Amino acid sequence: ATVAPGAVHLPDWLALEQQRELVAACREWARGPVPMHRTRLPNGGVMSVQTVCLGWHWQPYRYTRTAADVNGRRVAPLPDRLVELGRAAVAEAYGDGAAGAAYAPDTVLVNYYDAEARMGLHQDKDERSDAPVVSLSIGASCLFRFGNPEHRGKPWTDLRLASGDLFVFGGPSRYAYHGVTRVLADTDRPDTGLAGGRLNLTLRCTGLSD
Ligand code: MD3
Ligand code: FE
Repeated sequence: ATVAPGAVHLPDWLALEQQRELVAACREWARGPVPMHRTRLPNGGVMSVQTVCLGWHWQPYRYTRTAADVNGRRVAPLPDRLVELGRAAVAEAYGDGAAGAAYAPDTVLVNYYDAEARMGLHQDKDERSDAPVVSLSIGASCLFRFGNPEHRGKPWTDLRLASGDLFVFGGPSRYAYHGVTRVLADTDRPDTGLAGGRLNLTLRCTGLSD
């Protein structure tokens, strides 16, 4: 369903087997070279979600190849199969094979939410590209708040994101405020291989080159 111009939600897009493969892969990526970590913010805060990045490392508020804020190591490359998955996602969400074929993400941020984790309303504007962001959710469901590009306030729409859901944010929605209000109790999906909590993968184009 189109939630706003350029914002398309396709529930249950990933087959269970694909979800299981992604959970297994995330488990490996979380081990390193740069391990999954709670990002420390310049204001002294620590994010409640745990993150591992491939391709480029997100270090608030910029992208780097090496994780100076974690262990100084270079992040692992973005696997080609995630690029292909991103292309398929954009093609299906927009019903536009050419837009899908042209999509060239260079980064994935993998966020793990335990039962208490949240993400406050924010815009993603550290990328120097207005290409769409592809979001894939696995595991427990969450309450997702999708706002507007103007400011943190209303109007917003609250949606449930469940395991297997695809969300693509492009066009006028690319700079919309958004956040995760909470993970929903009693929605764990151990059949995905994730005993508890929620994984979200976002594919992005940084617009950077080395
Ligand atoms: C709308 N992640 O990593 S995914 C993030 O579920 C982030 O982990 C959330 O927000 C999560 O920055 C939300 C949905 C999402 C991701 C990126 C967007 C929505 C977006 C970028 C622009 C507009
Ligand atoms: Fe975001």
